[in-house]
Amino acid sequence: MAAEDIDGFEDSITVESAAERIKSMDIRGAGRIARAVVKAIRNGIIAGDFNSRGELHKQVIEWARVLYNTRPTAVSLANALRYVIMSMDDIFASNDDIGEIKKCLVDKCNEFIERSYMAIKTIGEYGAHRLRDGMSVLTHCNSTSAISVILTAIRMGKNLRVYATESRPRHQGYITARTLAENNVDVTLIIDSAVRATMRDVDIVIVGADTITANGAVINKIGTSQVALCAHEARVPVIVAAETYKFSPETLFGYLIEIEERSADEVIDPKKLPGVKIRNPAFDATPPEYIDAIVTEVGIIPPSAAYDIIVTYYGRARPMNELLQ
Ligand code: RI2
Repeated sequence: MAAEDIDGFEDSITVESAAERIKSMDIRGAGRIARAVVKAIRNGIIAGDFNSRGELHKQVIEWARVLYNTRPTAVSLANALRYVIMSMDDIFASNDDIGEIKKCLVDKCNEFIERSYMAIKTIGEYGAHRLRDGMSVLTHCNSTSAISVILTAIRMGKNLRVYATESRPRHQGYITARTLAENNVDVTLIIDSAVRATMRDVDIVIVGADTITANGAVINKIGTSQVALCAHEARVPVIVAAETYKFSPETLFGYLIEIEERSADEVIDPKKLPGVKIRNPAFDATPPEYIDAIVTEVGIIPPSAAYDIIVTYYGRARPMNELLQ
């Protein structure tokens, strides 16, 4: 898949439009929302008229605050905003000219976006080595990185059969199934509750991630932990495809990941069930014991190496609540 086809939103997206569309999940997927916020801030910087570093700083922080509050769970969004803010601080330290500062910051944003596309490609290549010809793969929800692994293996000439779960309540599994079918992959859609019954025909599970914590737990679409539990019971390996910006530095400082609770309407019209409470958590946590490997763009690692990834890539990171003050 070409880089520009992955996102499905315009390169010229504004901060207002990105915030609205991420909130409504018109733009969704952990990596995609990271690229959307960086593109939006980059475009705002290009279009903006700033007379001083102070003005630019104030505006970028204001944009970051609006974008940060769109969805709480995927750390990719926070890491993308953190990258922009910390890059701005670094540029300020060595530059006084506002025109130059703008240019350097736009370059930094473009670098993040390019690296993100490259990461998905590299994850595809590394992960594909784990797939053997003739394997049956099960995936949950819709992950660009997990799909990259599957499509790369197919391009290497391996025949695969894929089961895609519906992923209630928003049915992102339909997107996965459609994408795979469009690429001539043998794909079967199953309902979420058919995972355990199907597991006997599955050789490997591949999912994406919204956040990976310092202890190697994977926060991903609701139902992922049930998929992993069934795989564990059936001794089927579980592989997680995740770029390094899905690892959470905040978890090193003791913060817990907030699990997004979405509207009951996504499950059923509450008027149809008077007197019934409805819950709609969007994500769950899969413990590291149920994960065999995490495929990142810097290599395939065990979940226990999550700490090292965070220290290596986010050792300097400051918590978002400090950065956004
Ligand atoms: P990529 C999605 O979250 C799914 O949970 C998916 O597994 C994860 O992001 C990673 O997706 P949502 O935005 O970054 O659908 O691999 O709630 O595309």
